[in-house]
Amino acid sequence: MSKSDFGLYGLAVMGQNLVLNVESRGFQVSVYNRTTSVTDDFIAAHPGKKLVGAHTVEDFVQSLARPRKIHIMVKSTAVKDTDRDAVDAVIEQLIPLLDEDDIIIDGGNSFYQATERRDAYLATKGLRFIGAGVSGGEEGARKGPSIMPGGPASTWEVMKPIFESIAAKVDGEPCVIHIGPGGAGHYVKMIHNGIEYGDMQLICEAYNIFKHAGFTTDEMAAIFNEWNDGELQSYLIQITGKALEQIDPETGHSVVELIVDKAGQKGTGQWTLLNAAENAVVISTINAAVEARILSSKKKERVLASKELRGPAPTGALTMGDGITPWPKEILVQKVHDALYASKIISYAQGLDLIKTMSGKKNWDLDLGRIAAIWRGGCIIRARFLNFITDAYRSNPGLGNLMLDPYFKNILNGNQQSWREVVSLAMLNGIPVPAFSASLGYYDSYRAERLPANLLQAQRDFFGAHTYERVDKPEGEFFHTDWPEVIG
Ligand code: 2AM
Repeated sequence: MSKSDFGLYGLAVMGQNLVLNVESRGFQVSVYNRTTSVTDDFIAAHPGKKLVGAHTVEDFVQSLARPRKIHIMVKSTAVKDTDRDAVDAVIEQLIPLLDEDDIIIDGGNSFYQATERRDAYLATKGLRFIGAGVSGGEEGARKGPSIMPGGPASTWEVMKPIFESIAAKVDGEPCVIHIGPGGAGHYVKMIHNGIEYGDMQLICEAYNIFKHAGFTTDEMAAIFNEWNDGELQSYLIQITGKALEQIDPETGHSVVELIVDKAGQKGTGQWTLLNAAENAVVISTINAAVEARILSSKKKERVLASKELRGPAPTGALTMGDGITPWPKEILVQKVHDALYASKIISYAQGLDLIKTMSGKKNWDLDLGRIAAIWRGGCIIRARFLNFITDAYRSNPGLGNLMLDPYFKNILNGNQQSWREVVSLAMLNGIPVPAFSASLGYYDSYRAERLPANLLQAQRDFFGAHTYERVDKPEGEFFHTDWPEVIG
């Protein structure tokens, strides 16, 4: 039997689908799984394919052509660079069996600092390592994911033909590029997930407004389906429309309305928040989205509080500022659309700002426009509007905040009035819109020529003699006031 072009370790669903994808592009693939029966069942389920099932790691390694390319798809649990998990265990198993220049790819959702540690460690063993974020879920893995590989450029060149052939394609371009060195790939995947949290929460807030306005599930499905034909076109809007259409066969009720309102999460959103805090970058929309999931999970507390804490008097309809006049439905739909689009732009502006900041700090030299381009297909946040992000950085590689790109500036300026009205309307009616309002708060703070931080500086100087700069003196000169003494 000839040697295989690619090896995959870890045959859970994502691993299996990735194998079938690679095989379908003309490559021979060897597979290994700790539990041997999983390997046997997988091989038996796919007769006639160029697959080699191995029962031992030794046989698996020996079945591969050199330089060997071993893609690990096992569950990663490390949340600190010092944690050791299944990825490390598998790497330790492989090291003594590999030869110089063989390549290990970690395709799981690993924490980027763990990836950096593994990259440095494997280099001391004469082995090459790629930490690749893979997005798109089970279907993406089978048909074409968005792949975010990090590692040395020379290693990427070896992997490029396989990665480009298995990745999703948009306008003929594969949704994979060499992201950058070391942990850059897994880092960008982490931010992708943070942005995904933001997108999902914003859509949920739009739905919640419609629900409070008395729209039926069918009406809401129709709105999202229609939005999917316009500038909000995206996978998440599309599946929202489809989800709202789904009827439970047993009860005849909407499936969405039968689902308990407690959100789960696997942690990448929280990692994104921690990283933003470490780098002093504001990602308030993503922050609000992560926190909204946390609050949703405290269902028992919320049920209790709903009986204790007062909201506005119910009017039965979503009313305008006077508390009497309901908004005409078509107008509400358009305004929520505009608020959603503006908030989405803020969320991406924040996520990209974080990537840019880390890129500078780590000397990764990341290309934000090309990163946005590989998110156009295969992954969960795929959307038409990513083209405009790519265009924005293509025409101005030094672009500061995305909001200042002419296209996005135009949308924000056009939508900001509706956005305010929707946020105010929601607040007056007691409908939580943490991500819509955090986005608007960011927008208004960012565009404020003068913020109340002058008073804040006065307070700091008052209690801690931290000094301040003056508007009427040159920048960099610091002053202190002898504030009066406060007793008690
Ligand atoms: P299993 O089928 O033997 O459990 C998802 O959990 C995948 O990761 C599965 O293929 C699982 O193998 C594999 N996996 C998890 N922990 C592992 C470990 N410590 N060593 C090898 N494979 C592991």
